[in-house]
Amino acid sequence: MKFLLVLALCAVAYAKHEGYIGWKSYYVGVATDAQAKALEPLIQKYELDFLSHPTKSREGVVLVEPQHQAGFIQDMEAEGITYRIHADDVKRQLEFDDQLIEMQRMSSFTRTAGRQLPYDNYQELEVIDEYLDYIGEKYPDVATVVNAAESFEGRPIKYIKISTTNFEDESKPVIFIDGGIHAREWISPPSVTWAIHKLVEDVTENDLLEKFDWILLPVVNPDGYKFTFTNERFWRKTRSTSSNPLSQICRGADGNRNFDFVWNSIGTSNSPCSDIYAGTSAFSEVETRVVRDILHEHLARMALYLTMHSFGSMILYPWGHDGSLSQNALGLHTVGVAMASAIQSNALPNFPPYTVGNSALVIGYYIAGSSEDYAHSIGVPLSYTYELPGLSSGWDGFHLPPQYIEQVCRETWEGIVVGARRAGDLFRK
Ligand code: 0X9
Ligand code: ZN
Repeated sequence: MKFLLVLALCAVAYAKHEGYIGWKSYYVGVATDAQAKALEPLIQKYELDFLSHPTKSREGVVLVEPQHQAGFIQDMEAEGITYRIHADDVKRQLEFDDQLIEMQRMSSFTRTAGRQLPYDNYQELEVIDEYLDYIGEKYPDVATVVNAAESFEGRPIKYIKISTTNFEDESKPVIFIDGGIHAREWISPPSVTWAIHKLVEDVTENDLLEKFDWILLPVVNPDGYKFTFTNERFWRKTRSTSSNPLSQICRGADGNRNFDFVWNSIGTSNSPCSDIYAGTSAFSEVETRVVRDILHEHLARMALYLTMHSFGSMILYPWGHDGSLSQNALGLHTVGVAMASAIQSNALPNFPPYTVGNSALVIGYYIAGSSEDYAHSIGVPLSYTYELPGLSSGWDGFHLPPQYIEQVCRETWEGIVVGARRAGDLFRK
């Protein structure tokens, strides 16, 4: 029986990921600023897709299409940039991931009778949406579900407001956490749903519930997120089209280049076919407008904004467009370090340590139009991008093995707890 099951799963898996035939992924290490600079033109030349960006202290991971592999390797060697294979056959690795995910899904469904959100497996969009509605119905005194808008393809963009005073106590600081703006970063939504779980279902930090109002938006980009489960595992953007005819073939904009902060001035592309396409204008995407509207609605008491991405184990703060420091740099840095150390003390020894710092300087490239910078530019005092841990080496599949999802959620929650308390102290001062 088990054999037949595995056989059936294989058959389904082999039909998928056709677009990744022949693709390889490589670890890339840059030792000097000159090497980092030399890498930049190669991104366009070979259509490189970095899943995590190399910094001088940590290797990155890049996807390379078959027709560009020889040229890529030649140029890497010419520049003296180190590289080594990460996945020799991306399609096969993805198939392996699928089988594991499917087997986990079946076993966890049997265990929980389909009622709970899994943390031993990746979370599908519909399951997250059902969970939010369930929480809203079961805990009406503290949780309210908001259907903020319909995504480009008509899916609900849902968030949950958590408050013991129905958001009516204007003296309470507000904390806003979003996830899933980049579709393929599958560890991001569970880190937000876990926060909901900890604030409503399993409250161990009562002060966080009493003293703050919370807004939690697990999937900013439901169309893209869905698409990564059904069609293209490494889809990053939204799924919109525009008056630009190219957008009929190449859909979507990068949500994290679409905010109105020095929009489209650096680290972006004007081509709809690029993964860092900024969109036709700032806030052209309904998905980013939802985030914008939440920030503005509660701006007067928004103490902390976190946006969850992966991967790289980093906590990043403004300004990401030019590497300069904001007036609140001291606060940003000290609270960032406090969050990272809390995570660190709860992390597994095989996870890489967190790095904290200015977005552009830590990650090594400038970008315009990010949500983190936008939130800070309109006055949110503490605004961070979390790059959650994503990959472990020595693993057969492509991404963070599902058995580590809960661990990442748990340790990330510890960071949120510390960040919230520190943000509360600063807000009340
Ligand atoms: O490039 C991004 O949008 C983020 N990295 S990711 O690999 N998740 O795509 C980094 C955003 C950092 N924020 C700023 N530079 N402001
Ligand atoms: Zn991201």
